[in-house]
Amino acid sequence: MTKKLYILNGPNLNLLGTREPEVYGRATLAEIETQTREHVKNHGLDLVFRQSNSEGQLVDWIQEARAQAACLVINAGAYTHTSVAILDALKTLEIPIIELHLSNPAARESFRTHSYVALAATGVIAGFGGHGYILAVDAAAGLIG
Ligand code: CA2
Repeated sequence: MTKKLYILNGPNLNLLGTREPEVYGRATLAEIETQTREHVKNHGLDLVFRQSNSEGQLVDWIQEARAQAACLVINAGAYTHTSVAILDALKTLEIPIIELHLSNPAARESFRTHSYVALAATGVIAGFGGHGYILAVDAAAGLIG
């Protein structure tokens, strides 16, 4: 069976391309998804790509990934810095987890320097804008082997 890569996106990432292009770039999330889908073909993986503004929905999808995914990439948005529920869900996974950000939170406001997701992540990709999704696919393919 073809291995599945889950890429989950958190709150407000549906607004990409509409505001703060200097921080998050000009690409919409739909454009990033299209480019990511193209790139995933190089690795022969299936891609599940989703976005939600709801913490509970993200937890449900992380639990789904437990049974379905070979690797999980998550840009948890602001929940990165606040959500113990997302951390607890991530800690139940036995697959590699990649924390992803468009911006580099470490170079921004101090409240963004703490990440709950990082406590469960295999690795972190941050600061490369939309290209980070391509880098995450390559990293995931390497981890899946
Ligand atoms: O850099 C990232 O990818 C973030 O996960 C984005 C989150 C932020 O809270 C994290 O610290 C870093 C915010 C996403 C908000 O996205 C917007 C997109 C367009 C316009 C307004 C917000």
